Amino acid sequence: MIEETVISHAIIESYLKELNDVVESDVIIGGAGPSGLCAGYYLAREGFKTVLFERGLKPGGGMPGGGMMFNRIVVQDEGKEILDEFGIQYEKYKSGYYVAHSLEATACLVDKALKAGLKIFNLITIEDVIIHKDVVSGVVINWSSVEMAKLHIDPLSFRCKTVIDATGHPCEIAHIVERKSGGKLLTPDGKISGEHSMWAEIAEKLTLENTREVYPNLYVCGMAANAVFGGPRMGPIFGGMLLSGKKVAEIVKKKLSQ
Ligand code: 48F
Repeated sequence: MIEETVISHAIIESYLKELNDVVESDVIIGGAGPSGLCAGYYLAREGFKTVLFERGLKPGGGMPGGGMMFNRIVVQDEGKEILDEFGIQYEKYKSGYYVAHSLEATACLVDKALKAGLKIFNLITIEDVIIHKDVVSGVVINWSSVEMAKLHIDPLSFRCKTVIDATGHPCEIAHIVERKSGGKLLTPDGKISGEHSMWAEIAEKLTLENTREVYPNLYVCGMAANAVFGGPRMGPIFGGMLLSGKKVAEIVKKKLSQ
């Protein structure tokens, strides 16, 4: 016999227990694209209480769509070790270029990240941050459906020691902080420099250089890093995204371990 209300209790209790447990955490990541998932995996694996809020229904960001809906991604030599780490299969296309199925890549990132202990909440949007004494101290969240319906409903606040902006091209969290701090980001002019047009080779390198702190306790990774510090885009080559996620995890780990 199957009782409908038992199903409801199971879902509500399990979800709310997990949500309530992360009201305070070590790290909050905004965005479940490849860089955010990768960062979350490496931090959770190290035992940091790590939470990821994703606006959309499904995780993966720009990864599942591959290049122009051809569900394949390309990874260069430098990123291959991360494909191995996540158990993502790939084929060598030419020297230095590997091609993988974008759905398998996404599924493996999500699977390993969840199993490492990353708490992923989809359908939730980070709409603001908590700033205490000029230091980012958490995020302000609401259901994405509330945002979409433009309903006037107050959000909830979640505290953490570090926030990572992995929201991709729009670098939404950095934008919020830029606007509300009066342009005091750790960029040359305190403002978001803006993404440049396609140049894959330079973009892949700059993504890593740009993966860093952009405001006290706020870090950027993935395309958000290039958008904030002014690097080009790179299209469907994903090594830089994965490596940027790993790099931000290492930086944050070092900081939290001090
Ligand atoms: O865009 P996205 O995949 O970011 P990424 O990790 O990777 C970029 C690549 O996909 C691709 C590229 C690679 O070469 O150029 O574009 O830098 O994932 C960003 C995720 O953040 C979510 C959004 O739905 C997407 O899944 N997101 C954006 N703003 C918010 C958010 C927000 N305010 N709150 C929560 N999630």
